[in-house]
Amino acid sequence: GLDASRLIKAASGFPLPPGIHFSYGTAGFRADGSILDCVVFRAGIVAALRSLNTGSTIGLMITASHNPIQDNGVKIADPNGDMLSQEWEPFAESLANESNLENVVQVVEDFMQKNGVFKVSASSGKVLLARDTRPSGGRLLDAAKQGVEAIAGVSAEVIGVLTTPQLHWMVRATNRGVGASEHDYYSQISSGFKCIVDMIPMRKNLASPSELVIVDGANGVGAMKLSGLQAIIPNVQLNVRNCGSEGGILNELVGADYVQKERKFPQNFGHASDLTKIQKSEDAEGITLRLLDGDKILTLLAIFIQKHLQELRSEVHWLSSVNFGVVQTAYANGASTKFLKENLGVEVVLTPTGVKHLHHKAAQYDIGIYFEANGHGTVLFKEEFFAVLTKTAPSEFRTEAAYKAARLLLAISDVVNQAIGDAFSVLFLVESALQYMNWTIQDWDAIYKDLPSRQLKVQDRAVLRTTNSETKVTHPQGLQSAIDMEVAKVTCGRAFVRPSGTEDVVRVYAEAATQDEADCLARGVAIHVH
Ligand code: NG1
Repeated sequence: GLDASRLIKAASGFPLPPGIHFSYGTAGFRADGSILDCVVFRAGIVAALRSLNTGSTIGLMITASHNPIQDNGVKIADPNGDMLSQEWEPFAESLANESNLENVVQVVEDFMQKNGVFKVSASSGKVLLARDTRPSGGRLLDAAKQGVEAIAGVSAEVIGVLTTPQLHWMVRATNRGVGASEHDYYSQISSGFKCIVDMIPMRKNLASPSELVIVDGANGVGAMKLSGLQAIIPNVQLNVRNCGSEGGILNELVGADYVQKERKFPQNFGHASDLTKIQKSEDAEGITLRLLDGDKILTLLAIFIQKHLQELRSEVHWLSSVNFGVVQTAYANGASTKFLKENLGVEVVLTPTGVKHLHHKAAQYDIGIYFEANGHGTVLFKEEFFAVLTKTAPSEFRTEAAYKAARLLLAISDVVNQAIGDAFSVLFLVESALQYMNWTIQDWDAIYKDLPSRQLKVQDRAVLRTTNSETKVTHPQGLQSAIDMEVAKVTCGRAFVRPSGTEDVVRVYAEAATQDEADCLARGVAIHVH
């Protein structure tokens, strides 16, 4: 059973701050870093129990991703590297909010009993812990470690500073029994990438052997970790800006979320000197921002993967039934969804916001791609399909093209982080798709034209409930019909509202035929939310 006195003793070092309710939101617990010690300690307990429950290694990450630097948070990674099973969220939440220490033990014991699966003293578990570069990270990581160690039989392995996707990848690799070090992570991405570029049908006559990619490091952990790939990736030359070294602050006027929501260049970008000569002559009036967001990434990857999948399906009869689908949220630009369905003919499914929802859905396909508009996303290969691709001997493919398609899909599965969306993987996947298809960024951008859209945040504490993958409001009553009325006023309008799961705001999304109409629709809807 549970060692109650050990747990109480450890828990007494992390009192719950009074008067705050912590909820397990879109991506775990998030709040100001100064008040999270108790919540993080208790998340450590949850991770330890999850490890005992699954008999596998679990991950715990201290991060608030794109939120401001003073925020922090904690997420738990399940054995496959995906997010903690949603069935455990209510437990994590009630444990995080329990003010009485005796009750903490009770909550844990009740949950253990109800699940009937714990033989704590008999088994042993392990939790890998990491953090991003936030100043509160070191202190919180230590709190998490103590939470893990409060449960007898579970050991905590502190890895230190990592990107969130790196930790998820390591948890997955550990449980699959393959190399799980940071070095293994870099070499898998780079060898998959190399394999794809080696198969390029007609190598372009490039002026320089490699493409220059300028990366916004958002003054965070990504800037620091990208150097691990820089040295070993062929065909790409990386120029990383906003590395946090010149006084830049994490996510302040930088980062993907800033660019996507504000539609502005990150700091240290947008200089005329970054344009090539050809671009300069075409765009003499100055530099305009063209955002190729998560939807465009998804579409590019869908085109790239479908091309090879079709080759396989038509040439290898036992693969003719392989299914392929894409998953988006209501934030996906309407033009992307239309293109995917009508031009590519792929199955498109919508889920609520948060990768935990999208990932789960995408995992149901032999190949599933999911992306949020803000760029979170990845490609998943079903285990059985992956095994077939790996095990089939070259002679079993009828044509050379089918064999090559299989090898390409396997290489893609190496570059991609199948544990969770990963900006590093996606960067090199996009780059390999462009190089393979001999496309410029302009070709990619021209796949479809985004419908103008606008996002707003409204400060509001009223309870708001939604349905149909967050596209319709069910509560408060009357709000949905007010939104419908606003939508009817504009051409090709679409709008929805939902409470954010990471900030104390209601988010408003609107799109329409023109930017003016989208802005007007967003403002009109925001008024009804108040
Ligand atoms: P919330 O705050 O629940 O909207 C935001 C993003 C999500 C996801 C999470 C987790 C938008 C509209 N929402 O969630 O897509 O990235 O943060 O980081 O971008």
